[in-house]
Amino acid sequence: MMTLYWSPRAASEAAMAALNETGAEYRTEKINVAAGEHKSADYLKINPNGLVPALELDDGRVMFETAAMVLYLAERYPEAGLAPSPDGAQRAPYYQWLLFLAGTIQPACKRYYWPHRFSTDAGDAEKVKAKAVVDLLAHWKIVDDALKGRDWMAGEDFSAVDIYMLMLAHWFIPTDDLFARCPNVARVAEKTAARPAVKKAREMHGR
Ligand SMILES: N[C@@H](CCC(=O)N[C@@H](CS)C(=O)NCC(=O)O)C(=O)O
Repeated sequence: MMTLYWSPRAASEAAMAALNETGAEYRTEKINVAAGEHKSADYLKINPNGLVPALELDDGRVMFETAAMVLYLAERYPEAGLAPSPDGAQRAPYYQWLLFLAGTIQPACKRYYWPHRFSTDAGDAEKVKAKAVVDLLAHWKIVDDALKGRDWMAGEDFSAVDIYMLMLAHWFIPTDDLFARCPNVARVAEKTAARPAVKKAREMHGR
């Protein structure tokens, strides 16, 4: 059975929602980030980056990077319909948006939450944070524009990328401000949040 190492409010939310959507059985191991458990010697053996989440697969191998977990689960459980068909029109936007979210928006969220990590001068933190907000608003506008007249991130069908989008939308503080500026993001996020499998993962993550 797979084991998801998770923490409330962490990126494990997307992996857990994807796991729930597949219907696969899995165990959970809660990591207390506030207590520094993610930097413990035991956890570093699981994820050498000292970050949450990590996913232990059935055969004991462990993977890190949430977007990779989501892609893996979508491909391993095709019947869950988390990934568009490889030869259909939605596959390219599915990859594009997942990588944009994980590779561009998520790192900007990190600059917002941990600004002191992005300069050698502690006095720069407020500026780093302010720039992160400017960048996040620009990135989300790109997502919002793309969602105009579109049902889901990849096109006409729900996919794992909607789960990822929902998670990151709630990392924007305050989320209501993002939703007011980006009504298409709000619309797709809300219907994604209403899915029972997603709802369950969000509740466990304190959402
Ligand atoms: N790119 C990684 C990022 C994981 C990550 O940054 N996790 C955060 C929680 S959302 C964490 O463990 N933070 C603790 C820290 O940075 O000390 C992923 O998506 O899995």
